[in-house]
Amino acid sequence: MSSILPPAKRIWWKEPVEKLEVWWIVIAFLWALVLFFMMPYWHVFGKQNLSNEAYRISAAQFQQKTQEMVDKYTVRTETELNIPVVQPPAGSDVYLIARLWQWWPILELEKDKTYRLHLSAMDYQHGFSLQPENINLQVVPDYEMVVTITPNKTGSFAIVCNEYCGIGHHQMVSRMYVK
Ligand SMILES: [Cu+2]
Repeated sequence: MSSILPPAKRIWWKEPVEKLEVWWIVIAFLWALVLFFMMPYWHVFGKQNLSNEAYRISAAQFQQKTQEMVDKYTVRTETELNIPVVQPPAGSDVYLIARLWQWWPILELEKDKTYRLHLSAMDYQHGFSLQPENINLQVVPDYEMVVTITPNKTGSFAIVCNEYCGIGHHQMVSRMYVK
């Protein structure tokens, strides 16, 4: 048979399926089921995927909420850019702005306390990457990502932008403290 000439046997599809082929179809189908149910299973028991929520919000609204938190709970400023370090109360909503090319403000959280972390971008897409814990989230304008976090280690954690966002992308680094 060739792909140019018509098939020699006109009704070429009406053939019994080979037994071996049936087995492969069954195996492939069962494996597809395993993979399918692994998705919800791993989401709940894998301790890996973040259960994040996303809501619509404008940049101005998000900035206002962040500003309110900064006005109330700033304890000092850091770096030559005078970025406020904020100590919000345990259990509260905390906000982090991503914009060209900085994270604002710096959060100082308490170990073993739960917070609702809100992330949004003011301009373009950025990527929130918390190191060395390797927690990664997309940060996009007009949406806020909300994750419930309970830091279980103390220290200074690095935040880097892992979504290329222009000429100053490599400078878009910050930190998060856990006390
Ligand atoms: Cu960025």
